[in-house]
Amino acid sequence: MKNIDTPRHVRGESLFLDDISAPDGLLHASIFTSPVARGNIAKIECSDARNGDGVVAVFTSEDIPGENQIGAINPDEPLFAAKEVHYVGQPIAMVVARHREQARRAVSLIRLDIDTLEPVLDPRLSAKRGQLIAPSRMLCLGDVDAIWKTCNTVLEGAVETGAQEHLYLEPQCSMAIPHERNRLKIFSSTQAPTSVQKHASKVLALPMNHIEVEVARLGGAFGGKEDQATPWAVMTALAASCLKRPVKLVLSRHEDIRYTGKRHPYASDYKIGLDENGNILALEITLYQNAGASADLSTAILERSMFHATNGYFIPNVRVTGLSCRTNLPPFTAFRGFGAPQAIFVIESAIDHAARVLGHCASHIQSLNLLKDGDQFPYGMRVENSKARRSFKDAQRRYNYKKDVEDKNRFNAENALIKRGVSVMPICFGISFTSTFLNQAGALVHVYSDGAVSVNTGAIEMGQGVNTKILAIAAQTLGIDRDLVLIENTNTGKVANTSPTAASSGADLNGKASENACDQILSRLKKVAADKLKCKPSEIAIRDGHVFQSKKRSTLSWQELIQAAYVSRVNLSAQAHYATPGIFYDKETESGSPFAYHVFGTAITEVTLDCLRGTYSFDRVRIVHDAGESLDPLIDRGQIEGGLVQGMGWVTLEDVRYDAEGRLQTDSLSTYKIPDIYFAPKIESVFLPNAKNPKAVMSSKAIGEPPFLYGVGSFFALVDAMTAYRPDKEITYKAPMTPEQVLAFLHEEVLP
Ligand code: LUZ
Ligand code: MOS
Repeated sequence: MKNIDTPRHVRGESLFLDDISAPDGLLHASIFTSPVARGNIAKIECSDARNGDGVVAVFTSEDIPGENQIGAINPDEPLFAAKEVHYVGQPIAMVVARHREQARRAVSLIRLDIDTLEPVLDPRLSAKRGQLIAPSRMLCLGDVDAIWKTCNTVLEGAVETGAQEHLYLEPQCSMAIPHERNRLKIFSSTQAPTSVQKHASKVLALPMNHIEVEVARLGGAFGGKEDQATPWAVMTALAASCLKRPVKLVLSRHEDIRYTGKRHPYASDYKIGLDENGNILALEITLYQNAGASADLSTAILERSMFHATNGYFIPNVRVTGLSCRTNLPPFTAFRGFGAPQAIFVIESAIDHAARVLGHCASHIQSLNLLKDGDQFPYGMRVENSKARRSFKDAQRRYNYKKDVEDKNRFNAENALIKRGVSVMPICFGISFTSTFLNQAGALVHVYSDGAVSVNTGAIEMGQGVNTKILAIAAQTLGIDRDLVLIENTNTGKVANTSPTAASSGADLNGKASENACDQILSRLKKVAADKLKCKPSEIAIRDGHVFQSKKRSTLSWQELIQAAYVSRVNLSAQAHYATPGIFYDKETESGSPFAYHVFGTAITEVTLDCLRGTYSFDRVRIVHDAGESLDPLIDRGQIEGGLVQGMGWVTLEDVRYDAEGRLQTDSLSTYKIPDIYFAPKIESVFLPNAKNPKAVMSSKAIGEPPFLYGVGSFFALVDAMTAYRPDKEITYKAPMTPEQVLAFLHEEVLP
């Protein structure tokens, strides 16, 4: 994977937030957080901390000039806990000192007098006690209740998926700098500069035009900075505003892992009904989402889960129920896939279960039920341009799946202690924020009089390559060399009211706004060129940095054209806005057309399992992915590979554990294992051919999240190998399937 930042990254020249040179008088913050998962605060004793070495100030909820509130969707999340605490790691106070270490030391001098209460950690228990974040929701299609009795086979089961730590390389950080007239500039490691601006404004009781948020780039985010960069940014803003000095906060790796939310764990129930051939007639799913202590983005995430409950299949009778359950854990948050992986794990578990009972291959049931154009999702939308069947068939044919299965079966017959497993994983992911209003973006493009171009958008570069794509779109639209175009830092003063760079839509939305802005400038320039060359604007084109008249290269270069336009007093700047057309959703009737389009693809995963040790290695994953007309094949393949491996980690290795008191036990890389280069399989990925997408910029398709879903296939490949060794046992669909879990499955009877 290679993008416009790569050479500077490799040389160590790229500036991340903590690399920005310290402004004069910079102070450092450190945060005091709750040691218990649930309790009532009797007293916060800060006097020792105030007297600490180098300490300038200590802040609590009492020092907030505006509202003590940073909830993204519901107003249920204080910046600093005042009377009650709801999770271990919840911020209570902030120390500001001359040096980072002084601030950290003073934090340890804060004493808390607290009455501890028993925490609730389990989502089913939370639901039973009525502790929902919002009323439960239900999607229905057809008539589930009437259809069960006509089914040949009806199966039920329970499924669990665990949390996942984002582990972005750059921890959460922020720096706020006060300016005259009470204004503030905030540098934040956020995917959502406008959210930071809005919440800082609310907490400080300042209008939004007093707060400017800037982001150069993030060292990874994966959703972990969509909402959860906000508290740290607002805290530095509070301190900078009160002290009139620049303040910086950088969480240590340990703090970051302990204080911030992760992917939502889900506990789910399914009931699936099939006819004798393997056609799925009915599906009923209940999702218990473990939301953690406050709403954060949980209700939006649950909505996306519900929309993905049928993955890429058409099922005529469906009922999906979703419950967002409040517990005493750090608020779980956005993570690549945004709830879809959790739901897709449930339907794939149900299909795997059905395949075992019916004696079919899971891929047989999958292929029978894949979406065709015009098929309806449980949320009312009908699929257009479905690539579900095409990518499935293409993958099976291209990679000779039949032979894989034969080879595997032969191998397993010949080997007693080593078993192989294979799975097929079709995916379907809806593109657009499910909250329709978020599907908008702005761009501001300047052409300077020397012909150089600056592009401003709301997109955040977090390593995914969005700036490389926007640069390509701008250069191609204007018909000039990429070297003439520069993507500016993202700044709320340049492009306002931005949506988070999220939902895989960064390039779709900001790319389209940039294209619109460039088109405006281009049409003005064509008039100037037509005047100069004495022809009609419609005869003019700009290509390779030159003006063409009726397809013939003229004498006029880009630079000369810009000079001429400037001298003729033509506006060389443009602001543009893009709003995805045609999408809507009605929560009352639970129906609509929430997505601009869907992304499809199929992965085939092969694993080898050592049945004495419980250890496994994924040999190979081969993918056919629907990337539309890729804006940048290297970036898109990088996203496919990265997403796949991250998804594999979620369902196999990554085990987030809390103890009975709600304390995180896996708070470092010695106890929390993520995939590394040795774990990664050999990956082959190809783009589905002839896959133009009329619904997105330059016929492309969003790439960020969908490939994560391929990783789910690794669970089912593993289960295939495990049951080859123990065909007598029933699988429990509980991820992650760590080597420890595998060993327990294979040898439960003889383990201590
Ligand atoms: N964020 C959001 C998202 O606010 N709404 C969404 O639908 C979404 N989807 C994926 C990732 N982030
Ligand atoms: Mo995201 S999970 O697109 O921030």
